[in-house]
Amino acid sequence: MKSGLAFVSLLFALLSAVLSGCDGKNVPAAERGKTIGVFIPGVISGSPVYEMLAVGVQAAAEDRAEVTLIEGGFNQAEWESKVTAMAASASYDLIVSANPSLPNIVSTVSEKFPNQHFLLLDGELDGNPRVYSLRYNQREQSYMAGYLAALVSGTLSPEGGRASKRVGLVAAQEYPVMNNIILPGYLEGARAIDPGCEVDFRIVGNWYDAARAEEIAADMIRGGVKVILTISGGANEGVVQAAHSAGARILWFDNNGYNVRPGTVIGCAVLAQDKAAYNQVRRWLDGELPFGKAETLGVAEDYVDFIQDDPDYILGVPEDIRKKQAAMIERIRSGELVLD
Ligand code: RBF
Repeated sequence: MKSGLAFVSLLFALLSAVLSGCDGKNVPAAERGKTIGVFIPGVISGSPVYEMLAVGVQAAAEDRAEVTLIEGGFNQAEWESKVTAMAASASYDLIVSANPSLPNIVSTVSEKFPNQHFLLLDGELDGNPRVYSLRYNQREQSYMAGYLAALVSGTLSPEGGRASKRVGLVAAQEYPVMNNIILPGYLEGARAIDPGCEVDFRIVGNWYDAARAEEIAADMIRGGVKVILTISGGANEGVVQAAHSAGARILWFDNNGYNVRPGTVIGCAVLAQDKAAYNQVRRWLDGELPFGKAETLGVAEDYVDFIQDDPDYILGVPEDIRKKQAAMIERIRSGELVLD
C-alpha cells in the first residue's frame, strides 16, 4: 500500500513536472522558452565586468529563460560580425552585452535586424526602440579611486617629494570612456587632495598580457609612483605582481579585489554590474524593460561604490585616511559633491 501510494505520488510529481516544464516550479507557460544570448566582448576569465555580467544574467534567467554565453575574444575587429551572426541566427529573444564600444556595433546590427532586442550595460545608446542601455557614473567611480590614491601616496612618501605627487593608472587600452571620463575623474579625485598631483598614465595594448603589464607597472614604480589604479582585465595580474614585489599599492576597479593580493590591493572602486544585469534581465522577463531608454546610475543609486567594510581595507589603510575617504563618499552619496 505504502509503495503504491509512493508510486502514485511519484507519477503525479512527474506529470506536474512535465506540465510545468520539467522543473517542478510554478512558472507561467507564457514565460517558457525565452532565450538570451550574452555576447562577452573579450573573455570572461580575469575580467571583473564580464564575470559580473555572466553571473547576473544567469541568476536572473534562472529557470525562466535559456542563457547562451558567447565569448567574442580579444580581436575587437571580429565583434561586429559575431554580434551580427547572433542576430542573424534569430536564436535569441534578447541579446545582452556590456562594453562602451557595443552601442556603435549594435546600432549597425540593429539596422539589419530591426526586430532584434538588445540589453546593453556599460554603454549608452539612446532612442533606439529595440535597445535599452545602462551605464555607470564612472566619474564618481574613478574620483573615489584617485582620492584614495593621493591620500595613500602621501603617507608612503612622507617627505612629500615628487613621488607623492604622482599616482599611477595602468589601462589595457585607450577608449573614449577611459580618456574622457575615467582618467580625468581619477585625476580630479587625486587633485582634490593635492592640487599638484599628476597621473602617470600607461597603456598595456591589450586586455590579457600580464607580463607586459608587469613591466609597465614596475617601470612606473621605479619612477616613484606608489599607488596604481589598474584597469586591464586579465593583465591586472601583472600590475598587482609588480606592486607586490616593490611594496607599492594597488587600487582595484569594478569588483571586490581585496583578496586578489591582500595587503597590496588597498582599495576597490566598484560598479554593480551583476546587480544591473540581474535587475534588467528580470525587468525584461517581466515585460517591463523600457526599450528606447538609456540610463546612468551611480553612487546615489547604489550602482557605484567604494568598498569600505572589507577587513583588508581596514587593515591596509590607516584610520585617519579611511575617515577622509568615508567623508568624501558620503558627500557624493548625499548629493553635496556632484560628479555628473
Ligand atoms: N574590461 C575588462 O575588464 N576586460 C576586457 O576584456 C575589456 N575589454 C574592453 C574592450 C573595449 C573595446 C572597451 C572600450 C572596453 C573594454 N573593457 C574591458 C573595459 C570595460 O568596458 C570598463 O570600461 C572597465 O572595466 C572599467 O569599468
